[in-house]
Amino acid sequence: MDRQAIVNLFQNESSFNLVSHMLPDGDSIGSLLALGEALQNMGKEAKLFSPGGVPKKYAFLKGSAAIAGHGMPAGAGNVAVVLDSSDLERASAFQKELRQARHLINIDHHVTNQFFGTLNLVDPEASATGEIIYQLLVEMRLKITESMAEALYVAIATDTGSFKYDNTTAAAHRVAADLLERNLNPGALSQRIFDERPLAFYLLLREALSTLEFYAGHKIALITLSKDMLQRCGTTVEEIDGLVNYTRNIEGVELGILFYVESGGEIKVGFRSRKIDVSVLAGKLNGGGHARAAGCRMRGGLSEVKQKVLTAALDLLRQNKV
Ligand SMILES: [Mn+2]
Repeated sequence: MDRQAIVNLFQNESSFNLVSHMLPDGDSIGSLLALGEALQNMGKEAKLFSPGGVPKKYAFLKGSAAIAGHGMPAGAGNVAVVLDSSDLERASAFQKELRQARHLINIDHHVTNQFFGTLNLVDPEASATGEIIYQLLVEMRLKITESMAEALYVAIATDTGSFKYDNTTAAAHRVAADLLERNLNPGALSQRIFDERPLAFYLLLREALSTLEFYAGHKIALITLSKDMLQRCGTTVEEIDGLVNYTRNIEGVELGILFYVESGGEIKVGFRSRKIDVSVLAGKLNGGGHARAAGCRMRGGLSEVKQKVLTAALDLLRQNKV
């Protein structure tokens, strides 16, 4: 792994473009903000980008107003850092600029990571990319300020599902404990990032649950969303993320699937499981992710895509003797 080479670049280069993945989650945004502030505190120029801008939920994090949705400078002189992205396609809008970078640093924890960087730091054992960033900051003996701690805590808390998922390791708790000692308020943060949802989310949830279908003797639960539904409820694609968990949490369901039909014939598919490894399923369908949470994008009509996904899902259940 290129850990030391990456540390050397952070120390020796003077200008960086940092980018999260598209539809950024708390880990991607938190990692972006913490590493950005660290580099800026070292006297470097660090520009932060997130395709499509920062989700409203994370706009309270210090520095998020400076994250740009577009306008990354292109050119061979740049050092680019992609955070929490298993492949370059997930950084969508910035692929061209990123490919031109002199150094492309890939920092991630997805087991399906494609090692697309010229330098790669991929640690699937890490609960979150934020945990890897924390370790880098400690290694570089940088001061972790209160705002950096808050960003990294949000990164780890969101990727572990509020310290509930299987990736909630002792190491994740140790890092979180150290971050909490920097004057954070975990209750207020949890309220903000997990509990509180806009009314539009609940309107969408009501519609989503009305589409529930079951397959394989109630072992697969499936919900289907469309762009129309989102518009009707007055919500955005950001809110979809939490919905797929409702399928997996139904007693007896092993695999939860969410279909989101976008305009232009693209369908976003999300997978959640209890025991089986859905990153395998997503991988077969040209997607990626984690063992219990993964996804892919597919093209075609809904019934055709649904059939393909269900066939692959049933195969996986059979292989796992579920
Ligand atoms: Mn992550």
